[in-house]
Amino acid sequence: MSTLKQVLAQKIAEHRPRTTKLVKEFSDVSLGEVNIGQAIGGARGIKCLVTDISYLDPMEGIRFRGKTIPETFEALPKVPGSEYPYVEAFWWMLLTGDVPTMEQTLEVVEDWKQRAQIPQYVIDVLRALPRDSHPMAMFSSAILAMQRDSVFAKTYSSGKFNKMTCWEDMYEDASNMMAKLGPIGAYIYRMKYMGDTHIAADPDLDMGGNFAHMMGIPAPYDNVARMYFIIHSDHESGNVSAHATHLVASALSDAYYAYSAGINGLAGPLHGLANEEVLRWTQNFMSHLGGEVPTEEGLKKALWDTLNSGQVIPGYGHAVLRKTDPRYTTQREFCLKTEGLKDYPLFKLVSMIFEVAPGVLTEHGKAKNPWPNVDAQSGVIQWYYGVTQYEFYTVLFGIGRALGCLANITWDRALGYGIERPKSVTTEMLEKAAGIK
Ligand code: AMX
Repeated sequence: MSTLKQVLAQKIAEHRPRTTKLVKEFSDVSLGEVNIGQAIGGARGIKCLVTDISYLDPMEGIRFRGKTIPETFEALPKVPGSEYPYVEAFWWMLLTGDVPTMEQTLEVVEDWKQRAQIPQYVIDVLRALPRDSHPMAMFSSAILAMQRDSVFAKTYSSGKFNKMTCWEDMYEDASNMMAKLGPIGAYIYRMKYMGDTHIAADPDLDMGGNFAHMMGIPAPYDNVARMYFIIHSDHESGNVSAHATHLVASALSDAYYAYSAGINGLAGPLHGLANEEVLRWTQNFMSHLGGEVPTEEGLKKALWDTLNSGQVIPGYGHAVLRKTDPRYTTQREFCLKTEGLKDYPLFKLVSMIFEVAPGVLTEHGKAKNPWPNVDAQSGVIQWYYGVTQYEFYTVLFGIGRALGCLANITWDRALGYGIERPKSVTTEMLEKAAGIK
């Protein structure tokens, strides 16, 4: 058994009595009421999910296992020659809550290398799809196709399912998937956009470095990949991709069924697709100006035109956050410290939107949060390094988001979380509750 799996087994054994005690002795303790606005309005704010992988504070932003993004980057072992950590070390931290040593990290790096080969049938599936299929449809199909190799599903169908040990099979599926998603993403990219040319994995590289290599993009894109995957990994468990993954897994569906569902949710324009929308909006605007950076007045007018035509300002607002997203700030800081990028006209325009849009949204008065979210920055960096195919950006998000979703469903199995089944009511019942019928 790998060291990571052993440490995880220990953590699970220590944690289980806490959950059992809460369920057995305190099930009736209330966590709050549910009102009509929440029932109609997407269950916003209802406390009915449990995760220890990350927690989103409305003012402070995300903490992974108790650590802010800067603390996470500071604490984890770094790839030699890079100021960014190993994605594999972060996986260890998400699963166990501990910061791994370099030795432990390198064990995961090696483990993922052994699992990283894309099966030929996945390549066949990808190649059979029309080449103009959306890359998220391709990515989701590739994940779903791998279900045939699910260790969890095999154990279940052979009648050996055991509630106490089934997390081990989930861990195997999660590790196999984590190791393959980067290569699959790079395969889709090069098949669709780079003349169907492919680059073999470099066995000397870590996950982030190998992704940049297989995409065919030189340094510092390896650091962009490491940063991007880590900051997009998790945002507690109520967001659409994490919740969809958790919901599907709660039916004892395996990790492939579950994460394919998560990816389908991430593909929506109000969720992961927003980064594509941000860049489209920003570049359309710039092209109207003939490539020039606009005046503040011109920018204000464009933002108001967007709002007055009934559209949202992409990359701004959030269901939970109420200040600038620290994932936005991390990427902005990367731009500011990277030669070439900091003076890049598109980055300058994005920075200008950051100065103007919150005021416009506040005056507009609808959005509860006028500040930027992660998606307002990520497209610019990708564009600068030559990834100019907007529609591919959500695949990058999906590779990173797998870290959080798969860590979560491994723990879901370990703690025996039940099948999800919220109760619905009719409109008439709501009207009666409101006293209007
Ligand atoms: N521009 C214009 N209007 C906005 C807005 C924005 N950026 N953000 C919110 N609003 C509007 C909503 O559409 C809603 O209007 P309505 O009452 O007419 O329906 C009102 O403000 C209240 O919404 P809210 O409670 O502040 O936000 P929400 O929880 O309903 O939605 C989100 C959150 C992210 C979907 C929304 O802010 C939005 O559409 N933003 C733009 C798209 C975006 O950036 N999405 C990425 C989110 C991060 C991610 O998942 N990757």
